[in-house]
Parts: sequence; structure tokens; C-alpha cells
Amino acid sequence: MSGFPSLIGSQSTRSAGRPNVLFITVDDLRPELGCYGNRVVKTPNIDRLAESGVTFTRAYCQQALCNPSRASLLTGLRPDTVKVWDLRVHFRETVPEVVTLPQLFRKNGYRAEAYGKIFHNDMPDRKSWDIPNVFPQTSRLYSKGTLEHLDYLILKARAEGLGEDYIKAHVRGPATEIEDCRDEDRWDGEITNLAVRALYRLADAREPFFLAVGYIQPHLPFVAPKEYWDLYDPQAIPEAVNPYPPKNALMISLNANDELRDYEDFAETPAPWKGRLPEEKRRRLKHGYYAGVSFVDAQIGRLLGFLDRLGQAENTIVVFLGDNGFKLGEHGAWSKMTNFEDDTRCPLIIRAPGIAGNSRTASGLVEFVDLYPTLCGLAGLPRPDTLQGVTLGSLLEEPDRAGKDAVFSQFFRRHVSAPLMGYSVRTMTHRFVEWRYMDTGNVFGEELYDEVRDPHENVNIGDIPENRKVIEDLRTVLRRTCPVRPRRGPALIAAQSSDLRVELELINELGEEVTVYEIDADGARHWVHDLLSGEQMVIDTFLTHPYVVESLSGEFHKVCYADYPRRRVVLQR
Ligand SMILES: [Ca+2]
Repeated sequence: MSGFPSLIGSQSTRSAGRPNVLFITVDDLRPELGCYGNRVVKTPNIDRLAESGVTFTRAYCQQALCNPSRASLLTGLRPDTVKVWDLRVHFRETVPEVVTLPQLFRKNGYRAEAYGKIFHNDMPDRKSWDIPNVFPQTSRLYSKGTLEHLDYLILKARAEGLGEDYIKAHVRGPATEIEDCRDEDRWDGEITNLAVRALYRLADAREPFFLAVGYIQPHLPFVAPKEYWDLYDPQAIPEAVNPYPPKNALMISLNANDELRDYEDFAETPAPWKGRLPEEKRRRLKHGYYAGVSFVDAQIGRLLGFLDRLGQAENTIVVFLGDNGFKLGEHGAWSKMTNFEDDTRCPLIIRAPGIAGNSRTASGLVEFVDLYPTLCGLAGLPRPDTLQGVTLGSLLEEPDRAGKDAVFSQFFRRHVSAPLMGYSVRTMTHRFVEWRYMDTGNVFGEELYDEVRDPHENVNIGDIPENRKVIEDLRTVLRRTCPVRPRRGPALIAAQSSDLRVELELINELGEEVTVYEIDADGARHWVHDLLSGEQMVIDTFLTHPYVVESLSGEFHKVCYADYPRRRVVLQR
């Protein structure tokens, strides 16, 4: 490609020889795939991709939840730096000027387009793409009848006085549905159609492309078309071997199955420490997950088939990943949202043209925060010096090399009234988790798991005196990457309703620029203004609406409220 004649001037000179990127994300997909050794699930297309790329068997997301995981991997920043730990905060409110991975490719002459869920659902990022993120329009989540039923549930919730935000987050239809329909009648089928159409156009364009395709199955609800359910006998899908909470674990180490309980037919799901779903329901869920995985596998097969047919496969880097893991009954739990292996370990396959490691497996530890620098390296783009990961280039060339010494994940948990953050370090031999109070940084509790003798993480051995040295060492490693410092957690501060109009005057005497955010009733931040050093502003607001002023480094952080009729706040150290 590098010798390609320059027919179209500077544009083609800029892009000559640059490989395309096909960036495929799958929602809530754990490594439940043939190429990861599962002999029951049917994933021939992803397995074929693995045969031609490098399969990472120890890749970890930085936080096992859609929005934080994606915000982190697409900015190349760890969750504490991007300051997105939940589903409410958009990274543009916390790091407004960050250059995302696709945005960096755009800046370097690529055309970047997104189809389906790349950033979190309702938080697409306009700056990242040449056209707005395209979402399915004609397909449906459920069958028509079930959608009508869901409408009824929503009307009922409104009549009961539940707020729209609550309804949007928690009123769901059934957790599974089997309808005999076409692929394109479901979101992921339509996403493939849209992406294939884009691929035709992008393959002909003069600039290289960064095409992101985000699939939504096997996220709940499990709604693959019937033909994918028919691939499996639910009785033949093995159940989790450890359907109980880990021994001696802190209760907060597990989530309470809240996500599953939002679905009307699983509202009675017990928390892991209180009981277990009946077998029929367990098998139904696992069957649905497998159907979703095979459905998405078929979509990926189509997509890669078109990449081939259009003659682009030889010049396209393919990245395939699941944004977080998922528990299918392990620890008596369902869904993600913990620091455990089942939730933090994710599938990752990278196939880059001409890479020596293609078709092999890399079993060293890697992190999703490494993807950004890796793709910069593969495409020969300059990388921002703020990135917190490392390039996996040498592992792609020599997959047998050792990976990282340690990888890090974290999870936020509300505990009584105090928000906690569990910071996890995972090495080849152990996982150590330090739970800290967010507001003070003080330690709430610790966990230690032996990944060699206890790969399912069934026993917390943090209390055993002989492990004191291991814990001390891991704590040091953890605190180097995740330093102890007080942090403002999600929804720690939220607006109360008020009709009283007031003014808040802010005067910046800090000697550095700060960003002012308004906090809404959900605790989500909304960017208001960048207040330069020496600058002053007046905000017309309501009495009980909080504002957060933060320096770029995050070191200065102050929450301000107005007072009647006006409050003057001088920002000083
Ligand atoms: Ca997810």
C-alpha cells in the first residue's frame, strides 16, 4: 500500500498505507466462546477470527459495567482519571477535552463512524465520529405483543407515581423472549445491515476508515431470534460449578442481582447470599445467553464476510472485545458489577495485517486501557501522552511473551450511606481487593484470592496470617496505580427540588483554570463553564442545586451551593 500512487493529492498522501480499523464491541460478552475452550457454545465465526488473529486469554476490563468500561477503554484512561464509575455520568462532563480513540483517528485523516452501542447507550459522543452514532431504527427489542405489554407496565408505573428516570432505568419486560423472526427484526441484525452498508461506502472512500460496530446481545434481555435458541438443548448447557458466594467474602464483594430483578419475570430473584433461582429459570437464562452469543456470532460472521468480499481484510485491523464479563450463576449471582474474574475478564481478539502472532494465543495479563496505545502503534499514529495503558505490540508479534505484572479493575458500591470503591489488583497468582470509603480513602475491608489453587475465587484467604506478606506486596502494587485519595462518588451529591431562584457567584483566585459542573437530581454532572484563573461568573440557579468546581488535575475540588438571594464564593486554596 505504501507505494500506492498519489492520485488525489495531499489527502491520499496523508492516508497512504494506513490500515483501516474494524472495531467490534459486544455487550456483556464473557469469554464463553469456542476459541476460549467452551465446547458447548456455538461460535464458528468468532472462532475463525481467532484462528487468524491473536486471542488474549487474560484481558481485563477496568470496571465491569458498560459506561465506565467503555469510557475508560475509549479514552485510554483509568476510571479514576476519567471519573466515570456509573451509568449516569458522561465523560465529556468530567474530561471535556479528552481525545477519544476514534477521535484521534479522525484527527489523523481517518473517517470514523459508529453503528450500534459503542459508548454507553444514551451517551454517544459527537466529537468521536464524522457522522452521529447510528442506532437501529426499524428493528425491535421484543416482539410486538411484548412491546405492547411493556408499554402497559410503563403506564402503570407512571400511574403509581414513579418518576421517568426510575422507569427508564428499572421498568423492564421479560428477561427472555423467543420469537421466530428474522435477524434484522432484532437490533443486532439491523446493526449488521447498517454497518455492511457503511462498509461498502467506506471501502470506496479515499481516506482509511475506523468503523465501530457495537452489538447489544448477549446483554439482558436475551432476545435472539428462535433459530439461535434452537441451537441448544438447555439441559445440555452445564451450570455454574460454584453457585454460592465465596467463603469469608465481604458481602459487598457481590452485587445483589439487582439488574436481573428489574425484569418482570425475575423480580423475585434472591440476592446471592439469600438463595438461588429455581433450576428452570437458571437454565432459561443460560440458554438465552448462549442464544444471544450465537446470534452475535452470526452477525460478526456476516460483517467479516463482507470485509473479505470488499477486499479490505488484508488492510484492516480487526479488534473484537466484550465490554465486561458476566456471571451466569457463579457465586449464586447473575450479571456483572463486581471485581471477580467472571466479570472483569473479557474476550479480546486482535487481528492486524502482517502481525507475526496471528493465529496464536497470548496468555499474559493485559488491560483494556492498553487498546488505545496499541491501535495507535499499529496504525502508526502519534499517541496522546496522557494515556495510562501500554502498547501490546510486542505481545502481538510474540504472543508467548509475558504480559503485564498486574492488571487493575475497580467497582463502586453503595454501603449503608457511605459510598465505597473496591480496587482490585490481579497478578498471575492472586487477586487482592482493597475496599475504600470514597470520601476519605480509608480502608473498609480487604479480600485475597489464590488464582492458582482457587481459580473460581471461592475462598477469600485475606484473613489467614501467612498471607500477610502477599497482601502487603499487592497493596503496594495496587496503591501505585490506584493511589489512596478522597474522591467524590456517584450521587454522593444530588440536586433537591426547589422553586426558590437564587444566584451563585464564583470568583477564581486559584491561579489555575477550573471547570464548573452542575449536579442534577441523579448526581450526574453537567458541564457549565471553564472558569479561567482570575475570572468571575454568576450562575442563576435554584437554592438546592449543587455545583462542583474542579481543577483539571482533580486536586482542587469544591462543592458549592447558592444562598438567598446571592452567595459569593471565592475559590482559594
Ligand atoms: Ca456491558
